[in-house]
Amino acid sequence: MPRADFVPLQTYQELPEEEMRRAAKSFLETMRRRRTVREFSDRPVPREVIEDCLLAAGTAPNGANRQPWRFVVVGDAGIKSRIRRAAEVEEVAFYKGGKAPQDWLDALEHLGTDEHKPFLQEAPWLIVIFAESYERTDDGGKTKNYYVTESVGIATGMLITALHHAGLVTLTHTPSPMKFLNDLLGRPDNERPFLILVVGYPGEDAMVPDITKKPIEDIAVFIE
Ligand code: IYR
Repeated sequence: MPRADFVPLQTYQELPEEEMRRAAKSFLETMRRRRTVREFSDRPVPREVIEDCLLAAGTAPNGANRQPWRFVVVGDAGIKSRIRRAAEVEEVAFYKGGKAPQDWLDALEHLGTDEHKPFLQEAPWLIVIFAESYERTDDGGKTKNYYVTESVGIATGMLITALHHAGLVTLTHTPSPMKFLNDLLGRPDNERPFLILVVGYPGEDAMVPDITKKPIEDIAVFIE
């Protein structure tokens, strides 16, 4: 790759310290209102909102700026129901077929998850996120991507944040294995399914588990 042209950093905005403190606190409050939701309404969400949130996710820092993600956005009822059926086959094997070790089932117990995934059909959008382990060159060769899992993980986090900021709810769903998504969505071999993000409005009277997040001393160590 030839070296890029360099331009002055014009987009950076410093905040006066007071405003910085306020901004950090206010964003913390915004993020504390985010909950993973498992009951979705079928109310439609405009495609343009999803596109803007995807563009926000696409600003994520990533390995060598290869942007190794592909978002397949499914609103089609037929495809959603096929994804649901295929995912539920995997989930039945996981929960009921002895695939999940008992310690894993024990760890999930308090969240009340099970093999039924109606939200895959009911939510207006499923964003199936693929990680591109490599790119195909025109002559049929392969170009390797770097830090693919880290890059796609960061972009996914930013997507979840953007959707929450827009007033929507999400569920990160990871049927395992997920290879069926390549066949169902016609994606090539260099794309590895990363997760399904279920997106929409919460169902009326949606319930969430009463769980807490760790306090600062349990998640951070300061060495000053
Ligand atoms: N994929 C399963 C199991 C599952 C696993 C974890 I780790 C979770 O935090 C939640 C669910 C499912 O979607 O039910």
